Amino acid sequence: MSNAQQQSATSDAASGERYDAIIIGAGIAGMYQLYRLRELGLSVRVFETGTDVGGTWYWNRYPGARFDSESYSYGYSFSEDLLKEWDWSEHFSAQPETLRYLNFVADKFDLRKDIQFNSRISTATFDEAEDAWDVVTDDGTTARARFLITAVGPLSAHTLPNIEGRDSFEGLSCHTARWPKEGIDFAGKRVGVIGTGATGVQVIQEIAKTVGQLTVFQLQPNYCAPLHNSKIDSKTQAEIHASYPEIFDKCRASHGGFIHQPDPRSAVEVPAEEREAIWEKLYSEPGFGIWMGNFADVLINEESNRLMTEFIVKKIRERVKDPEVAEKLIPKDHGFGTRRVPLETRYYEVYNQHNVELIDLNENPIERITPKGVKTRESEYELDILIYATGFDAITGSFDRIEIRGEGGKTLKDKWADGPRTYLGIQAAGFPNLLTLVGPHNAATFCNIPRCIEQNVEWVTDLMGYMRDKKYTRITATKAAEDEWTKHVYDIASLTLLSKTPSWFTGANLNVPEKKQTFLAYAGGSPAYTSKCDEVAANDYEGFALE
Ligand code: NA7
Repeated sequence: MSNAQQQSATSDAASGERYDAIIIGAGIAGMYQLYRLRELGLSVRVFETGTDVGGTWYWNRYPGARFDSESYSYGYSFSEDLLKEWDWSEHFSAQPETLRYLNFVADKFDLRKDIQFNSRISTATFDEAEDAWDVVTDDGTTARARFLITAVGPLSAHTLPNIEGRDSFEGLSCHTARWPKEGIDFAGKRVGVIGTGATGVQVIQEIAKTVGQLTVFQLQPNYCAPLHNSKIDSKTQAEIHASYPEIFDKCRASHGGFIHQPDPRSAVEVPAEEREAIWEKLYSEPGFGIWMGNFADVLINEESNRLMTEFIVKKIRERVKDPEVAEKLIPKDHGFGTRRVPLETRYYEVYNQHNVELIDLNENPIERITPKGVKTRESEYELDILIYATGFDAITGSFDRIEIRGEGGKTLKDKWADGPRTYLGIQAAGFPNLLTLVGPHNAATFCNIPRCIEQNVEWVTDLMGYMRDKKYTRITATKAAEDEWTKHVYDIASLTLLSKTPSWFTGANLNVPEKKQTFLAYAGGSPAYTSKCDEVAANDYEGFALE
């Protein structure tokens, strides 16, 4: 955009509605931020691309989509009434129930009246003279606010593979994050799935129950572990309701906001028999205990990680009947837990079905998509339906898709071209009054996300109350604070094996080749992050310039 165009966009936007704050996104973070700011007495407008609330749970309607977090640790904790009024039916809720929950929240707090649906913000420009953000939506709606708060989600910019002929396919194809609301009937159909991350695993194990023929196109396998989901009976329901304070305390104290606590010992120091027994127990228990409640050094010490990896490899070999197929399902390029662990329900057993075929794309790469299906180097697979479970341009992708211009007309995309630079993952120097919930280098990116969202939102709300009381109109992270935080993020990440393994945490994405690979999350844990945020606030927002 030229300076003249920019000025014109700014003045057009200035003629639109004015608010104290504009929030981008009506998912879990945007909804709660709206609730809090309204409570503070501010005028707020939320712009949301979808036709209703829910964010991730609005878009990801694919069969099998569900939590890997215990349902009762995932819901909002801020309202006792809400906690009392909602019963989760399963320990790990499926997408339809989660979306019903978020609709229930929207109804209960009458959130929709401040949300503009079907509205994607395409540009956001900071007006330096007025300390205000001007936004423009795809349909030309303009609005202005002192604060711009992004609640765009770390995994919402979905990506499709750059495979030749992709648009020529004559059957039905879709990305898991753009699933049709009316659903898809798989009964008896020839179905292909590209991608075997957490999403691919969920969709594969679900549709394998009804498809005619399933072909899975796998680049790298992941180490998966059993979810062990079950219904919540009425006695357990009552216990859950009675123990919410303890559940949330536990989450607050844990590294990633889960109910699982690590064993503080090193895996290598525990006698082999005891270690094996603990791993067997973790493998037989529900949820992320095996990832988050393992020995503390499994994601740090290579030897501990190797031992844990051996354990999981043995399990895969036990569960998959054909040894050649089992070998294809065992990752060779990373150890257990160094990428996101998909939780599964009879996923490995799917490959024992006579109507399921696993194609290892390293041996037999896709050459092109044809009108009839997928052509690999060795054969052509005719398909009725092709599912892209190919993931997201993680963490920074949703920011890159909006033209966000800060001081001097500089774009956030340019600023972050070599990797994000932020202060606390919530602010970027040169972008005053822009607050990034679950932004890059924020602990919420590696968290049982609503737990960390609540922390982010409450911190931002306190900041806005503080600014109002002190009559400040502009806040920007100082360059020094940003440099220090960014260095700290990389220093902490370098202590873990996660930073040494390409994954969406490190910005690896075949479909976004220009994306610089740097650690995008924050590995220091939620308690340390929360303490740091609290300390900054207690010291009059140290590290920020307030004017
Ligand atoms: P992920 O975890 O990024 O997985 C994407 C999968 O798609 C992964 O197996 C990729 O293989 C594969 N992929 C991506 N591009 C291609 C191409 N071009 N060809 C073949 N295969 C490809 O995304 P998910 O949606 O599963 O999960 C994202 C998060 O959402 C998840 O961690 C949860 O926290 C919720 P690769 O790994 O690159 O070998």
